[in-house]
Amino acid sequence: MSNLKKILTNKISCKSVWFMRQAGRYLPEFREIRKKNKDFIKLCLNSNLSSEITLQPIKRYNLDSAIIFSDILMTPYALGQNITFTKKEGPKLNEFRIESLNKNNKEKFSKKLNPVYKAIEITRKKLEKEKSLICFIGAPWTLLIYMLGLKKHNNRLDLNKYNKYKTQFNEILLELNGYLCTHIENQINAGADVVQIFDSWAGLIPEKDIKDFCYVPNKKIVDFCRSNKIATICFPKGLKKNYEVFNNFVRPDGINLDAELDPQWAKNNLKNVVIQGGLDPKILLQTDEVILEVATKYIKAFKDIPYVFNLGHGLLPETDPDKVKMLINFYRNYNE
Ligand code: 1CP
Repeated sequence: MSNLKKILTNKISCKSVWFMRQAGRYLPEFREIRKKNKDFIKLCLNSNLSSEITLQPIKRYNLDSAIIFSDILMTPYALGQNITFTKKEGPKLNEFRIESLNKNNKEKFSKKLNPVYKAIEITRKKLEKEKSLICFIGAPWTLLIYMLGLKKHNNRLDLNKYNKYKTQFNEILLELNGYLCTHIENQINAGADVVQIFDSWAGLIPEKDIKDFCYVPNKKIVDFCRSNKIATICFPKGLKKNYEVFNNFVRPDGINLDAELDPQWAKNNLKNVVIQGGLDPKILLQTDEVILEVATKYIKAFKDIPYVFNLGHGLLPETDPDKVKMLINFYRNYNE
């Protein structure tokens, strides 16, 4: 069993570090591949390259876990929605049609994502046994944000659209749940051993609707995983104090803190769960002294409970890879 899975399932303490977006734009070796592969979706569907990119940060830093190079938007892609990535504006999806969900079936969906599963197979063979291969999905709500274009350019919720489509949300979320469970199952069968569920836009949901659109859909997926002995890490970013309500309702094996949460508050209020991450990725743009001071705050806060060292969101493209190395060495050599 990989170290990360052991920590998550047995709730044991053991040093373990990986970073969200560890395979990505801050690495020159990734940018080299990306330059020659302008179509991002095609790149995600190139099993050999996807595996190579997944392993880049492992080779560079010997991290404890690899996360498969893919994207949460591969789910709407596999459901037939057209997606393009523009450098300035990020992902653009064409208009979503609710009928597309019913027109798809699990076989068709799985077939479209087969290259992702192949990439997992290739990667698992090359990865040391103790290292985890993490797969992931976007939580139903966060996928809705992109599929229906519910977020404005300033990253606020588009309330007009929200109210216009709201009556359809439950039906879409339920349909998505089925496809997402299939996607998890396929990734695990291919050799992944932990799943991270990214609800990156949970913080945009109006308070009175959080239960319906965040807690309940996440719980359905975590329950499915638990019944199949799949270890889960949830990331309900932006929930503030509702992280506690989320944790008690959803009961994942692990929970990734965002950078807004105070680590001490998290330690006192998030129980029966392995805590992961929290450190603001923006800190890595600062001096070594500042980086180490803030990192120490996290390491100290969680020193006597199981903790997986990670960030409060993905590594930023402008991060210096040497700072990442410095931080990893500091964490690994930290003794108290
Ligand atoms: O080179 C490029 O322009 C592509 C940049 C890029 C990369 C490297 C995108 C576009 N996706 C990815 C890979 C990716 N995405 C991974 C791979 C593995 C790793 O972490 O190392 C993962 C786990 C994701 C997950 C993802 N995609 C999330 C959830 C995590 C988060 O950051 O909140 C989200 C919201 C996306 C959507 C997405 N994909 C890409 C972009 C630029 C975005 C975000 C757009 C936005 O801010 O709305």
